[in-house]
Amino acid sequence: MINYIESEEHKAAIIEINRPDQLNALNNSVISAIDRELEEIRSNKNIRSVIIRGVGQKAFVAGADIKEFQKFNKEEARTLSITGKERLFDKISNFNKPVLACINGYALGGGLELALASHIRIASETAKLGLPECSLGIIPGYGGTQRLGRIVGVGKAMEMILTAQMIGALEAKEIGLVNQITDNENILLKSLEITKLFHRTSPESLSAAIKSINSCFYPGGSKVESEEFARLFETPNFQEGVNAFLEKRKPNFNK
Ligand code: CO8
Repeated sequence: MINYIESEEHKAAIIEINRPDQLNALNNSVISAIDRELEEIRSNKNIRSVIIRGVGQKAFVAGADIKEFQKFNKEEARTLSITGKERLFDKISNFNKPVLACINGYALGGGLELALASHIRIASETAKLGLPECSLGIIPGYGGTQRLGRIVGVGKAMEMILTAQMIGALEAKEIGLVNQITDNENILLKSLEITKLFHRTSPESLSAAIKSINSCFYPGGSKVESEEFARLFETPNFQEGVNAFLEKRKPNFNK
């Protein structure tokens, strides 16, 4: 269901969703498998970041698996939404290391929601993104109604969700939905290039920055920032960062 690859050079884990014949639709097994990998990666000090991508040329993820949930009742649907968020979407959003979505094709429904939960989104030129749930008689249930508006503004989120239309990579870049676009062949390379930039930073700083940035939408966010800022003063990596600056050398951060 998924492939797990580690790039030592990039100190990055690559998680590939491997159901290309079903356009990498997210079913329970895929969600569980990614959840397990993330728990391993969380404490693996050799891994500084995570890339999530879809196997094949056609899709990142074309949504939650419609065939799996088609017969669900209200309670089962609620459980699916809540546990999916706990095990995958919120877990990624609150992860202690940067997560990049490498959008190499369709990112629809739960697929776009997976990308929205990630911290950085890189799209190939032919990627198509959308939240078509209203055309299935439901709404986005994996955080799409919450995260899309925060990223692109409520006006554009309303348009995308209510019309259920897909947009192309160029428009996605224009509205800030994806960070960068690249040609189809080089999308993984481009994503790996970005992961190298994290090597120059303190792991504790990245974890604290993710927590603090995520808190910006909630009351008390500014307090979270101050607490995280203060906490870092007790880390050896803060001493190392400052000493390196004063000694005009590159920092050598602890993992
Ligand atoms: N779920 C299950 N199977 C899928 C999905 C999906 N989301 N997407 C594609 N597939 C399957 C197709 O059924 C087909 O399988 P088969 O060969 O067995 O019939 C195979 O993948 C190839 O797909 P197509 O033949 O349709 O390929 P096309 O190139 O003709 O079309 C599209 C590509 C446009 C991407 C088309 O497949 C499509 O519209 N897919 C569905 C997109 C969609 O509606 N996604 C949203 C799903 S709902 C969702 O994500 C809800 C998230 C929140 C849930 C919260 C918990 C309740």
